[in-house]
Amino acid sequence: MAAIEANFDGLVGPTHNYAGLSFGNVASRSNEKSVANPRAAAKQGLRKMKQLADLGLAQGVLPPQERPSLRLLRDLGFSGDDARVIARAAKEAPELLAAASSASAMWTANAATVSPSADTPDARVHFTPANLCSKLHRAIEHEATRRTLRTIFSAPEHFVVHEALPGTPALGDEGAANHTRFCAGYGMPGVEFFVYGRSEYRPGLQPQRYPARQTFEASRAVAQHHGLRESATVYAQQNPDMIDAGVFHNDVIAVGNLQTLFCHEKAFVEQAQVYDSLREHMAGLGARLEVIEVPEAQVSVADAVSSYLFNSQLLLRPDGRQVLVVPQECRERPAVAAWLDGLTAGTGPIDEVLVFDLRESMKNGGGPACLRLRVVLNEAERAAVRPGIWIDDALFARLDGWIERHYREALAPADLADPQLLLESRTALDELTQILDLGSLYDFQR
Ligand code: SUG
Repeated sequence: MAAIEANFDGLVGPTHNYAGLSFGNVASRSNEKSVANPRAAAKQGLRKMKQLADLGLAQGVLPPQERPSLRLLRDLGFSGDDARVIARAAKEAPELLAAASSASAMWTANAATVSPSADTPDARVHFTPANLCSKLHRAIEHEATRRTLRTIFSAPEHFVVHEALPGTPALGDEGAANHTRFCAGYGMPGVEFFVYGRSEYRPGLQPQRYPARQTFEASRAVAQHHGLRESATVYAQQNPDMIDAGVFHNDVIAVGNLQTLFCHEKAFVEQAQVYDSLREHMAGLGARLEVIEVPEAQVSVADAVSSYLFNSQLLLRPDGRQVLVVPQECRERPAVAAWLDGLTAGTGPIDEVLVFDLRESMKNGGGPACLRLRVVLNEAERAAVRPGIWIDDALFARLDGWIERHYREALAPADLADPQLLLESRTALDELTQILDLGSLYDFQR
């Protein structure tokens, strides 16, 4: 059946800030305590959505979550009215207030893992929200993520939104950032490729410096929930030395689309065998796989991490051209820029490179691919999606005006203590649910 790949980008929330919360994510740590610009962040993300929609791609938006999370602070023992909870947390445990205030739900590649109906036994699209249990500020996302997904993908004949896996280290799950799907056409059965950082029960190679967030056991459990056939799944371990070099998710070193895998030569353990296995599984579907492997001699891992070359979106335009969406940092690193020039000069599967300014998100380690959740939809499924979330000129203009009205232009760590920020956020989100026609989505609206 004919199907398209829709991209659902996270709208950056009003509390976007740099708190240095993600050990192992080099950008997050190195920008800790700098002053963020939430308005610019939200506009940069929205502009990407608009430009991709203008190319004729199906582009949706996922709303931010309510932050600061008073629920987390109360769960941690802070009591009193909202202003008092915030004041006490700011004084006694500013790091917890920062965790409760992060706008990290913007990186929707970590919202869930998604299997299209062409791959699942009940011919429905399956979503498993990621438990994100390796970081406190992200572990509080999955409940609201599930509610949002169930609101937008509500038709039970087409969509299943599972519970997140239990949030425990053995089952650390970071969602689609460690999941890629290869296929000959979006509506045809595909090979689902799960990349994990470590296994709890088959200990072997492990990173030494930084944590491996995704476990094999979590990836396998997601595949099981989605009912994926063994013959249609491939598992690979991420190269642990790369995790130690700052590659905290697979989408920082590899991206795939249709029959193309674009990755660094150091992405996986036993890389040649990973390619063989993917090719064999693709051949079983009558499809092939083209690998574009970037050698260390041309682009070092350090350059890949600082430019986010592989955190790109590889997209099929309606005119059949394949485009690579990269952050502007790729143009600023000479080795990466040179490599990209060569990429489109040849006869390979990538025809065009589009460059975006996503500086605010990048400073927290989130590039173009982090900001989007891919959902393959056939025509009936697309028609069943809650309609108010598709980006077009009118929605772009409304969201742009909404950001302009509600977002601050500067947010420093000390500003998280301001109880006004909660009120501003709630006012903004309340209006947003009307713009996107999402009903009473947030706890504070119920
Ligand atoms: O989980 N950064 C996010 C970035 C997520 C990127 N996603 C993908 N690669 N798909 C993270 O590390 C930093 C927040 C702070 O430090 O304030 C943060 O959470």
